[in-house]
Amino acid sequence: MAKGSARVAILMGSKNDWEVMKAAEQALEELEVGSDARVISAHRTPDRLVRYLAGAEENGIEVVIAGAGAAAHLAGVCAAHTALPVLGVPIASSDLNGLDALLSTVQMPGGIPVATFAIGKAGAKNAGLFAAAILARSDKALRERLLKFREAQAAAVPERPY
Ligand code: RP5
Repeated sequence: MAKGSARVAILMGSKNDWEVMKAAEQALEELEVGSDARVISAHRTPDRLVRYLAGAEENGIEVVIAGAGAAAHLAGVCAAHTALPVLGVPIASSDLNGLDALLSTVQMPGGIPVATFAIGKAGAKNAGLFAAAILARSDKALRERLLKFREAQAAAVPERPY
Protein backbone atom coordinates (compact mmCIF):
# COMPACT_ATOMS: atom_id res chain seq x y z
CA MET A 1 0.00 0.00 0.00
CA ALA A 2 2.28 2.76 -1.22
CA LYS A 3 0.98 6.25 -0.44
CA GLY A 4 2.35 9.07 -2.57
CA SER A 5 6.01 8.51 -3.10
CA ALA A 6 6.87 6.46 -0.05
CA ARG A 7 9.83 7.64 2.02
CA VAL A 8 9.05 5.53 5.09
CA ALA A 9 8.43 1.78 5.22
CA ILE A 10 5.98 0.60 7.87
CA LEU A 11 6.63 -3.10 8.34
CA MET A 12 4.77 -5.40 10.71
CA GLY A 13 5.04 -9.05 11.62
CA SER A 14 1.35 -9.85 11.17
CA LYS A 15 -1.78 -8.40 9.60
CA ASN A 16 -3.07 -8.37 13.18
CA ASP A 17 -0.49 -5.69 14.04
CA TRP A 18 -2.07 -3.18 11.64
CA GLU A 19 -4.58 -1.93 14.22
CA VAL A 20 -1.57 -0.57 16.14
CA MET A 21 0.77 0.26 13.26
CA LYS A 22 -1.75 2.38 11.37
CA ALA A 23 -1.01 5.08 13.99
CA ALA A 24 2.41 5.45 12.35
CA GLU A 25 0.79 5.81 8.93
CA GLN A 26 -1.68 8.40 10.26
CA ALA A 27 1.10 10.49 11.85
CA LEU A 28 3.05 10.47 8.59
CA GLU A 29 -0.05 11.21 6.53
CA GLU A 30 -0.77 14.26 8.69
CA LEU A 31 2.70 15.57 7.83
CA GLU A 32 2.28 14.67 4.15
CA VAL A 33 5.00 12.03 4.23
CA GLY A 34 4.37 9.04 1.96
CA SER A 35 4.64 5.59 3.51
CA ASP A 36 4.53 1.99 2.40
CA ALA A 37 2.88 -0.49 4.79
CA ARG A 38 3.75 -4.19 4.46
CA VAL A 39 3.22 -7.38 6.40
CA ILE A 40 6.67 -8.90 6.60
CA SER A 41 7.45 -11.49 9.23
CA ALA A 42 11.05 -12.24 10.17
CA HIS A 43 10.19 -15.91 10.75
CA ARG A 44 7.12 -16.58 8.55
CA THR A 45 8.20 -14.68 5.43
CA PRO A 46 11.99 -14.31 5.69
CA ASP A 47 12.46 -14.20 1.90
CA ARG A 48 9.99 -11.32 1.60
CA LEU A 49 11.96 -9.45 4.26
CA VAL A 50 15.29 -9.87 2.47
CA ARG A 51 13.79 -8.96 -0.92
CA TYR A 52 12.00 -5.87 0.39
CA LEU A 53 14.99 -4.45 2.22
CA ALA A 54 17.38 -5.19 -0.64
CA GLY A 55 15.34 -2.83 -2.84
CA ALA A 56 14.22 -0.34 -0.19
CA GLU A 57 16.78 2.43 -0.72
CA GLU A 58 16.52 2.15 -4.49
CA ASN A 59 12.73 2.50 -4.12
CA GLY A 60 13.06 5.75 -2.18
CA ILE A 61 12.70 4.45 1.37
CA GLU A 62 14.73 6.51 3.87
CA VAL A 63 13.49 5.20 7.23
CA VAL A 64 12.12 1.80 8.27
CA ILE A 65 9.55 1.41 11.05
CA ALA A 66 9.16 -2.19 12.22
CA GLY A 67 6.40 -3.26 14.58
CA ALA A 68 6.09 -6.74 16.03
CA GLY A 69 4.81 -8.58 19.06
CA ALA A 70 5.85 -11.56 21.20
CA ALA A 71 9.49 -12.67 20.61
CA ALA A 72 9.79 -9.63 18.37
CA HIS A 73 12.89 -9.96 16.25
CA LEU A 74 11.52 -8.10 13.20
CA ALA A 75 13.20 -4.74 13.90
CA GLY A 76 16.55 -6.34 14.67
CA VAL A 77 16.50 -8.54 11.58
CA CYS A 78 15.49 -5.52 9.46
CA ALA A 79 18.42 -3.55 10.89
CA ALA A 80 20.71 -6.43 9.98
CA HIS A 81 19.60 -6.16 6.35
CA THR A 82 19.75 -2.40 5.81
CA ALA A 83 21.87 0.62 6.73
CA LEU A 84 18.70 2.76 6.91
CA PRO A 85 17.60 3.87 10.39
CA VAL A 86 15.24 1.27 11.89
CA LEU A 87 12.61 2.34 14.44
CA GLY A 88 11.15 -0.55 16.43
CA VAL A 89 7.62 -0.62 17.86
CA PRO A 90 6.86 -3.36 20.39
CA ILE A 91 3.29 -4.65 20.16
CA ALA A 92 1.22 -6.20 22.94
CA SER A 93 -0.02 -9.30 21.15
CA SER A 94 0.89 -12.12 23.54
CA ASP A 95 0.09 -13.11 27.12
CA LEU A 96 3.03 -10.96 28.27
CA ASN A 97 1.29 -7.79 27.04
CA GLY A 98 4.19 -6.37 25.07
CA LEU A 99 6.91 -6.63 27.69
CA ASP A 100 8.35 -9.57 25.72
CA ALA A 101 8.35 -7.49 22.51
CA LEU A 102 9.78 -4.44 24.28
CA LEU A 103 12.76 -6.38 25.64
CA SER A 104 13.29 -8.25 22.37
CA THR A 105 13.33 -4.98 20.43
CA VAL A 106 15.32 -2.80 22.81
CA GLN A 107 18.04 -5.26 23.80
CA MET A 108 20.02 -5.27 20.57
CA PRO A 109 23.62 -6.29 21.11
CA GLY A 110 26.09 -3.54 20.19
CA GLY A 111 26.75 -3.12 16.46
CA ILE A 112 23.29 -3.21 14.89
CA PRO A 113 21.10 -0.47 16.40
CA VAL A 114 17.32 -0.33 16.64
CA ALA A 115 15.68 2.80 18.06
CA THR A 116 12.92 1.46 20.29
CA PHE A 117 9.62 3.20 20.99
CA ALA A 118 6.81 2.72 23.51
CA ILE A 119 4.62 -0.38 23.42
CA GLY A 120 1.54 -0.04 21.23
CA LYS A 121 -0.22 2.85 19.52
CA ALA A 122 1.73 5.63 21.27
CA GLY A 123 4.94 3.98 20.11
CA ALA A 124 3.66 3.61 16.54
CA LYS A 125 2.55 7.26 16.45
CA ASN A 126 5.87 8.46 17.86
CA ALA A 127 7.83 6.28 15.44
CA GLY A 128 5.95 8.02 12.60
CA LEU A 129 6.72 11.44 14.08
CA PHE A 130 10.34 10.51 14.67
CA ALA A 131 10.72 9.28 11.10
CA ALA A 132 9.34 12.65 9.96
CA ALA A 133 11.83 14.45 12.25
CA ILE A 134 14.70 12.53 10.62
CA LEU A 135 13.47 13.44 7.13
CA ALA A 136 12.89 17.05 8.20
CA ARG A 137 16.63 17.54 8.72
CA SER A 138 17.01 17.86 4.95
CA ASP A 139 13.49 18.95 4.01
CA LYS A 140 12.60 22.51 5.04
CA ALA A 141 8.94 22.28 4.05
CA LEU A 142 8.50 19.15 6.16
CA ARG A 143 10.28 20.85 9.07
CA GLU A 144 7.73 23.69 8.84
CA ARG A 145 4.84 21.19 8.86
CA LEU A 146 6.34 19.41 11.86
CA LEU A 147 6.68 22.70 13.78
CA LYS A 148 3.07 23.63 12.90
CA PHE A 149 1.91 20.20 14.12
CA ARG A 150 3.69 20.84 17.45
CA GLU A 151 2.14 24.31 17.73
CA ALA A 152 -1.36 22.98 17.06
CA GLN A 153 -0.81 20.20 19.59
CA ALA A 154 0.27 22.71 22.23
CA ALA A 155 -2.66 25.01 21.43
CA ALA A 156 -5.08 22.13 21.94
CA VAL A 157 -3.97 21.64 25.55
CA PRO A 158 -6.17 23.76 27.88
CA GLU A 159 -4.24 25.66 30.52
CA ARG A 160 -6.94 25.14 33.12
CA PRO A 161 -8.22 21.67 34.02
CA TYR A 162 -11.84 22.84 34.39
C1 RP5 B 1 4.55 -11.56 15.73
O1 RP5 B 1 3.73 -12.45 16.40
C2 RP5 B 1 3.62 -10.55 15.10
O2 RP5 B 1 4.27 -9.31 15.04
C3 RP5 B 1 2.41 -10.53 15.98
O3 RP5 B 1 2.36 -9.42 16.84
C4 RP5 B 1 2.55 -11.82 16.80
C5 RP5 B 1 1.37 -12.76 16.61
O4 RP5 B 1 1.13 -12.93 15.23
P1 RP5 B 1 -0.23 -13.58 14.73
O5 RP5 B 1 -0.21 -14.99 15.23
O6 RP5 B 1 -1.36 -12.76 15.33
O7 RP5 B 1 -0.20 -13.48 13.23
O8 RP5 B 1 5.28 -12.20 14.74
